[in-house]
Amino acid sequence: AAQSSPHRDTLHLQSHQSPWPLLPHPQAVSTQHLAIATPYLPMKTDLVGMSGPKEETYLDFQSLEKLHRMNTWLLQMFETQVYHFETRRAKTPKNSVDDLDIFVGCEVHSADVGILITSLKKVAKDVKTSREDKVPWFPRKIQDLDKCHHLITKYDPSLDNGHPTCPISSFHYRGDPLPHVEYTGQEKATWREVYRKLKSLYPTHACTQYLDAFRQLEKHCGYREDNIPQLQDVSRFLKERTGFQLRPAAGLLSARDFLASLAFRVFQCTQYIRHFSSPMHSPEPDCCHELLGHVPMLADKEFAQFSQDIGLASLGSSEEEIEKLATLYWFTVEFGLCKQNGLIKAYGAGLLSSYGELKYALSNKPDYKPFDPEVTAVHPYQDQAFQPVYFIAENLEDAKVKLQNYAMKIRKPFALHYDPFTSSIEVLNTP
Ligand code: HBI
Ligand code: NLE
Ligand code: FE
Repeated sequence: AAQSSPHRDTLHLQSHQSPWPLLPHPQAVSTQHLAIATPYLPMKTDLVGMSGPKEETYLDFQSLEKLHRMNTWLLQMFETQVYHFETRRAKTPKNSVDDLDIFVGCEVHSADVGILITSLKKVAKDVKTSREDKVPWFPRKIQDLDKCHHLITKYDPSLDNGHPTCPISSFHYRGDPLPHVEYTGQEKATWREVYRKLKSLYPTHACTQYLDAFRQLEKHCGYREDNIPQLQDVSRFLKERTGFQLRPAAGLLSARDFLASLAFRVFQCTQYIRHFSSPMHSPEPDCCHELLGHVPMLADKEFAQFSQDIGLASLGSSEEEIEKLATLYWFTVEFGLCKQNGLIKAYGAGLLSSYGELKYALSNKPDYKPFDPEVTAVHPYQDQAFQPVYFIAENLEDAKVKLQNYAMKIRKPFALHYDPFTSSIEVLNTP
């Protein structure tokens, strides 16, 4: 379809010869026109635009490649593709490298707009959209969580395939049964070691809420060192205790999607297991972390409410606010400590699933600060090694009240109410 021009390093594309296969569109709810000023791949050749059906269009090789990558990425991430692609030499001060402005038109579901822009911002100097939604899309019914599956992948234009490898992946729809997983001998051995070591620490290191639930899980839910519990069974258990249910996730989800599911008392769980070479700490969630870290705490009423409250606070919040809520989540649900009978105990899942860090967190080596949402929400954290600082709550009830007060101060043009009978969000005084 493309024919090379002998005098210039360009491709000559006839308009009726589409450079990419046209695929049917998913139902698109909103249209975003993106204009991107990009720092990569400076142009050497004369440029040229590419546009609608009536014109002859020219595209140099590098731009064509960019278009191809952009299209591949859009297709994989959002099941959509570029309908307009145009590059122009950027109006940059003289002597600077040849920058290109790239104009891309594509249609994405409004649930995808936020993540699309965030991903592009990581690689582009500037991203502009013709219409920025004032209130980001958020799920209103539990079924809408089917749209909250964005994995965290860096948009790397030098990679053709932006998807992470998902050991146990596949897309899960609400209502599908939770997948049953057969673990290998090696994986079972890893679980055994993680379970045995952690269990020896719990009596001295875990909070009482955790210990109570853990006992129940051993009694009713197949928690044993020689058995990796299945999500289906655990989900049924939690549903009876606190109404929480589990949903399989293919990997690390965006904070917005992950937090949104909490608003519906849905917890997104990975199902694969950490590498056997580092059983005592994994920087990323795996099923040891979900099952031994999160699940017991989610069986506690107070903690379940706390988790849902962070989720509710996140709905329709700005990117900046999501970042703060994700940080709060990090220092509480993942790495929180609390006082109990004059001692400090762990309630954070990232601690309760890591032998190494659980010991470290209660060793007096790290820094400790009192939990205060305003301070905690903006405290830097890192997600590769042990935390340098932990926040200590007076107790779970106090943490819950403080968080609710914090959430009330988040400015939104509406109020939200969760209706547990229909598992849906009522939006009050919409503008
Ligand atoms: N995704 N699958 C999954 N599991 C998590 O625990 C998780 C996530 N995405 C974000 C996240 N946790 C938190 O670090 C906060 O950003 C909300
Ligand atoms: N560090 C935790 C563990 O080893 O289980 C996982 C933390 C996930 C955020
Ligand atoms: Fe976690």
